[in-house]
Amino acid sequence: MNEPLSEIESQALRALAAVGGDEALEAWRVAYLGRRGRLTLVLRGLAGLPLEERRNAGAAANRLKQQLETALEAKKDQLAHSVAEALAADRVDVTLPGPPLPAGRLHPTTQTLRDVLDYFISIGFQVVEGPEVEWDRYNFEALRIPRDHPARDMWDTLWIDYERDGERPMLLRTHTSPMQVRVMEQTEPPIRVVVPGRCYRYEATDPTHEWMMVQVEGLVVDEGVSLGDLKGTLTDFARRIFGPERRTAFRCDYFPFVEPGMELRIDCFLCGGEGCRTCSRTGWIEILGAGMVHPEILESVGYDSEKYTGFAFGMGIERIAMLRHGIEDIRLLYANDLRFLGQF
Ligand code: FA5
Repeated sequence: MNEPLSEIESQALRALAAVGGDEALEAWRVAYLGRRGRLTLVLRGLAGLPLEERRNAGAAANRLKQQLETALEAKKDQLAHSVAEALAADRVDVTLPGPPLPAGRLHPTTQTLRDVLDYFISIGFQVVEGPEVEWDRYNFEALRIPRDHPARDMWDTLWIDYERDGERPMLLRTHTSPMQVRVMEQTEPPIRVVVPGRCYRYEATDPTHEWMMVQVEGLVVDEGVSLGDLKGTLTDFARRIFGPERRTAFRCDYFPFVEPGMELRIDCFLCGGEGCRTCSRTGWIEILGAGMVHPEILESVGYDSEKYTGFAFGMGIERIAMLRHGIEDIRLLYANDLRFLGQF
């Protein structure tokens, strides 16, 4: 007789135990029970045996065949079961709510800018915008700050690397005041506008100075506009933004494009006026420059300065955000630290 049945049995059962998938199971079936399988060949070989021997060996081979077929069925069940288990473990509940997305929010400078603009819109101002890359003519010349005038030192300037006639006529605007002239060139009085926008200065930074800041320029031109209108408007503005308990003070200041010129200061939120690092030991924080539009500028855009007068102001939005929220150092606003920004 061919292979001993006991060997087939032990090998078949060992091989079946190692089977891990449907394909391997089918290969096992073909190897042992298929038409040319090992056990099938043994059964076929029985025909040549003498009757007595054939009966005994045949019975034994058929028992093994049945045993292997039963084991095959059991293995099939086991495999089907483990696939179902794996699927169940992997199940995704599509009805579950997703993980919460972190909510973004407006930058504190943007929040303050919107509140400032809302105030001026509420009292009848229009909002206009202008270029951040500006001509020397609008940033300085048209504002009575000619080349070589010492007043240029008030604005440390970032010049654009472009030359014309041996000079550099373009810059990153140092303030929003160039829009005063641009607006007046294109409009007739009455004018009531506010101009928000970024400004840039070649400046060493400290707790109240950044090299980039957002200003809001204001310009009012009409018949009979007075210094009283300027002070009334800006005092009301300060009360609305900071609350009535904050102290404000106007102080004389010089800007070549206004006459008279002044600055508006708010008492320091940190020291309450005692003097500290944030307010440079003065007890006050300057938030804006202002004044009556210089008559020469009104004339230069073709207005009759006997008939029309106006006031202008330019405020730093970061300084206002600092005062409102008690921020000690302006540089925190643009350090992009979410632990800081997430508080507002
Ligand atoms: C000006 O820029 C004038 N154009 C303001 C003006 C407009 C005067 C109209 C008269 C009429 P000044 O350089 O002082 O002025 O800046 C105005 C405000 O911008 C300051 O009060 C301050 O709030 C803010 N500011 C100025 N420089 C910086 C800076 N480096 N960082 C942050 N804020 C600044």
